[in-house]
Amino acid sequence: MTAAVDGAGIEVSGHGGQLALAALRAAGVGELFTLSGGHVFPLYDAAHTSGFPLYDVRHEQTAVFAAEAVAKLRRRPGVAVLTAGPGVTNGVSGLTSAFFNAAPVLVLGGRAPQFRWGSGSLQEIDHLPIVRSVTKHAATVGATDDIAGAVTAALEHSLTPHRGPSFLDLPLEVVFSTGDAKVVAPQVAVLDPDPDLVEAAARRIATAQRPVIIAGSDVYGGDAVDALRAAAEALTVPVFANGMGRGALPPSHLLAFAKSRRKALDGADVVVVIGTPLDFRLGFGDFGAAEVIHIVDAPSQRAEHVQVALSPAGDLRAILTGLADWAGARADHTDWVAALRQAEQAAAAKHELEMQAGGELIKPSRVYGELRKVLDADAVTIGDGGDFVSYAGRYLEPSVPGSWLDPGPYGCLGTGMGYAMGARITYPDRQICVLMGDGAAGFSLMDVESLVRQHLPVVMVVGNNGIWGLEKHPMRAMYGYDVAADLQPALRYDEVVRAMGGAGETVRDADQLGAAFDRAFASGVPYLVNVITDPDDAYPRSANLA
Ligand SMILES: Cc1ncc(C[n+]2csc(CCOP(=O)(O)OP(=O)(O)O)c2C)c(N)n1
Ligand SMILES: [Mg+2]
Repeated sequence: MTAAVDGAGIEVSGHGGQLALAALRAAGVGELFTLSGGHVFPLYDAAHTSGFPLYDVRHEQTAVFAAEAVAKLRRRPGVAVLTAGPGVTNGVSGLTSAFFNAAPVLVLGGRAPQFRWGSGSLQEIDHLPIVRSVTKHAATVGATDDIAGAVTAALEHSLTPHRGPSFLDLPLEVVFSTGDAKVVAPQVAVLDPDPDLVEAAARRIATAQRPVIIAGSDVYGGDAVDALRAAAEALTVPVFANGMGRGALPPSHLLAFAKSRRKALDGADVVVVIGTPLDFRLGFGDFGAAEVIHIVDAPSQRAEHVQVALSPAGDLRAILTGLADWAGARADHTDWVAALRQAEQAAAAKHELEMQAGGELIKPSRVYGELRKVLDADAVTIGDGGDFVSYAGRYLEPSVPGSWLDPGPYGCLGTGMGYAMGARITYPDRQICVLMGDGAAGFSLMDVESLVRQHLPVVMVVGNNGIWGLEKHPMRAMYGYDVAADLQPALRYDEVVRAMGGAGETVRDADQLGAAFDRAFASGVPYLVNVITDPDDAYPRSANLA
């Protein structure tokens, strides 16, 4: 490959893999995730011969989830390279997850040769109709000279708010041939919000009697965490968070709330939802008599299923800075904040007792009671499971923004090892802790081998209740019986990890949890703590389907 720089970009010549990689480098991409396939060898050659990090996995879903984790944590593109046909179709859940989570992921797919299309080449299938509905942009690159430009354009789609995944496939002869291109960094346009709408929102929030903010993942994705804090402080509004918004205000902040959401939403007269959809996690945006202000990073994200008073759209940092800078008169929210603080403290006291639960069988709450004692403030916690992960959301309080990874509203089980890989690569020195249900563990545990082989230590904690708990308990409640909801009780998932070169142990006594977690974090290898938990313990939830 050759490269020459001029003012307008870098002239590159080489094979298709080299042209694609040059465009990825120009966009700040730092690694590729893949599972081997001949259709994409030129991308491997480009990475290998230039020392570009390439991580490989045992299932394509792990590659895409790893790319999604990098994209979410670093706020830059995460890239997976998937071979033609089954490689791409195995990645579809990952693409969909990135789509729901507004993660700037790019999947580069191999593709059967164009010149023989229709003759029945190996793995010949048109991927575009399969991925179109779960990507912002999907295209086939028709000529080698076009590869770099197509990669840059795809990244621009992914990075432009509202962010999301893109897909490109590269026909065999296109990626194996040589060509030329001028490579430029992607240009991302931000949408300036309508100042009148921002002003109206500021006025409405400031003059409300009992306002509440709920901040979601796009606040972190849009690098608007500081602006959120400034806006909340300037207008004295209590803040709740979900998804990647968690930790935006540290738990010690006077306006940070987590456990009194019901009281807040029941009592609020204005609910300000920022950077997250008005979906099932937020009662579909129905907050009774309260007015709703929905602040979104693109007009496409405005809710249409519910009446919203105001909906400023555009660059979240600009909108939140506009709220912070608003200089008009404001109502006194002190009593409202104090009332919520009281509710918060009452709930915290209750949670504290739950986290100390004793008894014959270990309660998930106790697992988190012990785990929080060993987690560093900047530990990245990853949830992959049902009830066990719902409890994590309740009991663990991230104190650093961008340190909590859950599967988001798509709720796809199996993200665990991919998210863990992406998080470990992003933060070589932080604690990475994956919280998994025993059912969820089955989707990705084989990728412990990928972690071991590539020296990527993480701690896995399995809440092993021997059931698909989040399904078994509701089915019993609905039908009086359950089917297809049992797993092998007390299975030794730690032995599975040991067999792949990691380490681990099984814990049946709550008093042994702390020492087990210490050993896990000190081990320096993928380490699974297999906690046998109470199968009768069901997370108290009001609805889980609609
Ligand atoms: C890929 C996928 N398949 C099925 C489901 C449906 N589902 C949601 S939670 C759940 C049970 C999870 O069980 P486990 O991981 O053991 O956690 P537990 O609820 O027992 O704590 C299932 C099967 C899903 N969300 N994603
Ligand atoms: Mg389970």
